Amino acid sequence: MLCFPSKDPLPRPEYAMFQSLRQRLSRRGLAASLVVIAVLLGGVAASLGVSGSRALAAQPALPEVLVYKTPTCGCCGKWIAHLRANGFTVRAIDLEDLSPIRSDWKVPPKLASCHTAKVGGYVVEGHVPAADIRRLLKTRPRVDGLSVPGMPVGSPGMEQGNVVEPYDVLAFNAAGETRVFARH
Ligand SMILES: [Cu+2]
Repeated sequence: MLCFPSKDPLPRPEYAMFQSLRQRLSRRGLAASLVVIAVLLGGVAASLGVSGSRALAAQPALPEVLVYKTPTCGCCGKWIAHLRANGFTVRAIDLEDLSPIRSDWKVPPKLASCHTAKVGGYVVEGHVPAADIRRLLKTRPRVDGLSVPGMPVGSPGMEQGNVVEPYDVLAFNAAGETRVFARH
């Protein structure tokens, strides 16, 4: 029989076991707290990650452009090619008469051109440059759409050699109010 100091409540091997068990338990407690902290940090990181990816999502993916045009419109096709060349996805639908679409989409008759499109909730009438559509989608002004009335020579899809007719891109609302959005 071995002799132990009386303050030792247990014989040494059991005491050692008890101590190691206590350590293990407190280690387990520590490990558990670390897991909790890790989960919390993970949550914070995940929420930061989400807001980060939201910030990225605010950059394009450009929305699809839906274009209504007449089947024989050559300059409409060239404008669509211009949009595609500038990163837009375009779905084109041929119609003999676009006036029902224009009145549905509240395009003021004085702003009419050869094709009518919708992108990101905005109406785009005529040969509006892709850069102006990008700015429209980025700044999202309180207007119903953009228009280049008529078919000015030199606008995208209306190129004729070096001839350039100055033209304005007009922002409009359904009430028929307009303001100049861009000058070209
Ligand atoms: Cu045209």
